[in-house]
Parts: sequence; C-alpha cells; structure tokens
Amino acid sequence: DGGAPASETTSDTTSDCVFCAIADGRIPAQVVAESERSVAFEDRTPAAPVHVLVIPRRHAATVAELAEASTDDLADLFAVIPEVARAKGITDYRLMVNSGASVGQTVFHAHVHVLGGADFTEASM
Ligand code: DGP
Repeated sequence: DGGAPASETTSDTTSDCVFCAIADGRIPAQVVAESERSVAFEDRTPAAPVHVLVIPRRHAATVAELAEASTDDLADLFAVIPEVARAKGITDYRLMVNSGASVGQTVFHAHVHVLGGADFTEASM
C-alpha cells in the first residue's frame, strides 16, 4: 500500500499482525470470552493446563503503548479476566505480561497471559 515498512513496534501497522487477525476473525482462534474492546482466546502453545491470552481489539505493540492510547482499553483487558476464569472453571491464576523482545515478547500486539489449572507454588515460572 506504499505505506511505511512494517515494524514490530509500529502500533498503527495492523495488516500483518497475527493478533489483529484473530480479533478480526481473519485467523481462527478458540475464543473463551470477549467484550467490545477485548478478546480472550486459547494460547496455541499452552504452557499450563489453562493458558488464555487476553488482547485489546485496538492494536498496540505493548501494554505500555496501550495505556498511552487508551486507559479504557487497558482497564477492559483486566475486566475480562474474571470471565476467563469463570469460563475455564478456575479461581486462581497467574497473570503474565512480556513487554519487549529481551524478556520474551514474540507477538507485538499487547496481551496478558492467564495461566492456571496447576499448582505453581513450587514452580520457577
Ligand atoms: P509472548 O511471548 O508474550 O509474546 O506470547 C505470545 C503467545 O502467543 C505465545 O504463548 C504463543 C501465542 N501465539 C502466537 N501466535 C498465535 C496464534 O496464531 N494463535 C494462538 N492461539 N496463539 C498464538
């Protein structure tokens, strides 16, 4: 389209973003819960018995960028988490957010990992 080259940190570039494609329904995912602003779906490579990702429909590379773009979107992301827990039948869960490649972020569309269904108290996660 002649626009600027896609960059993994360019927050207005959504056409090649896999999580934008999931939010739009262009790529299928197992949706667990959703709202006007957020979508929760099963992680395709689960690291725990329950592993759900919650994403904003709005593209933002990181949660910090999302907070700068819309605190309403950020709040909604967290408001969906109890629905995820109910849908998955868990009361306890661990939330994890990777922000930046050096700590392991691989998809540059903000997301919160909801991990549960196991006892993590002895784990080094
Ligand atoms: P992170 O390392 O925090 O960027 O986590 C990205 C997660 O996204 C990782 O656990 C695998 C998951 N993931 C990547 N691509 C897809 C996809 O196309 N579908 C689903 N369901 N999950 C994906």
